[in-house]
Amino acid sequence: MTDGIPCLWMRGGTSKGAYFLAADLPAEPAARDGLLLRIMGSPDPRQIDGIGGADPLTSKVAILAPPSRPDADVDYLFLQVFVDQALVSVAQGCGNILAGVGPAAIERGLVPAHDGTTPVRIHMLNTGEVAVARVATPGGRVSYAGATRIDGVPGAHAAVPLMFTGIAGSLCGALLPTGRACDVIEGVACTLIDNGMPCVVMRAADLGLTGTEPREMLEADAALKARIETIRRVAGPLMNLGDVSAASVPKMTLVSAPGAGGAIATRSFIPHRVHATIGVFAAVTVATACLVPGSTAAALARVPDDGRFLIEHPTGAVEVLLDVGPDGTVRGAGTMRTARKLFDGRVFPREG
Ligand code: NQM
Repeated sequence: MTDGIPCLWMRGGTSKGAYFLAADLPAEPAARDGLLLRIMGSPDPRQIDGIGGADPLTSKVAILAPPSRPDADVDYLFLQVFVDQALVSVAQGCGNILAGVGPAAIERGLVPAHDGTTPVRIHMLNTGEVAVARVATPGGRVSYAGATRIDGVPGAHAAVPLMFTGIAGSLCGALLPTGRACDVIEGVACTLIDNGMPCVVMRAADLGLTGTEPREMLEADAALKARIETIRRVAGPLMNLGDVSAASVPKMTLVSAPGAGGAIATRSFIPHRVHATIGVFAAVTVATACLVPGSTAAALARVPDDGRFLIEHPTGAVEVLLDVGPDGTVRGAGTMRTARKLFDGRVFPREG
């Protein structure tokens, strides 16, 4: 350990995290998680003795390994390292960190690059599905430079389109785990839904909000946060997630009518801090909720006729493409992200 551990520090979409090869970490989950807590500097609100950024969006880990199924090029395990608690959760995926997996797998020699664009089939171990990322590889090398802009990230970068199929019920077993479009929890109408990410979708107005409040204002509202946490803990078992008191799912998303030309506006508790944007799979799930008759989102949404849903969030919007079948079911989804290698080196965790 004194020689450090090989680590790629990358931005994936609007998140940032440490990318490791599984072979460089302990195989045993408790030893691995203890090491990751020390690498990130958790538990500590400032993560001062580690490389985490003191925010759940910058305290993330991707572990890459050769594929364990024939229709994939790489295995990807996502881990959420809590900032101020000694907790590491595998009980969710992350579509933003996913955007860095294709480039990282090529950088680390797990996937050979073509000249031009390299499709990378990523087995997402947290949920079991395979996503496809397309990585810009001119001359057979990853290029991070490009003209694609995403809200929440300054500048322009190479596009990393992501495509998903078969993500309904990723962790809850069904798109609508209670079989209903709307449940009432603690007097608040909630749509419990999972199209890639377990989400509780509530109307902001039902919580006395406009839905346009800035992140900081929502995070400072202790009474609101307590109420949302009470609802989340009731929703967890209803969503087949069991006791979620120490879990980072379900995500709690407030929706309101779109105000900037999009399909719907969102504010997401993930679940205790408020997202600066919105998670990729959460955005896919909220877009899907817009199509579910009787959901909390349906009556507020402006549903596009070309499947391109702009999901508004605190710092702009993310575009989600839904492939809707003739029977109205969502067959697949896609989104555009960017990613960037920030640092490649060795990380030195505090000695256990
Ligand atoms: O929903 C944050 C993120 C995420 C998750 C979170 C994500 C997703 O934006 O796919 O990307 O919801 O904890 O990084």
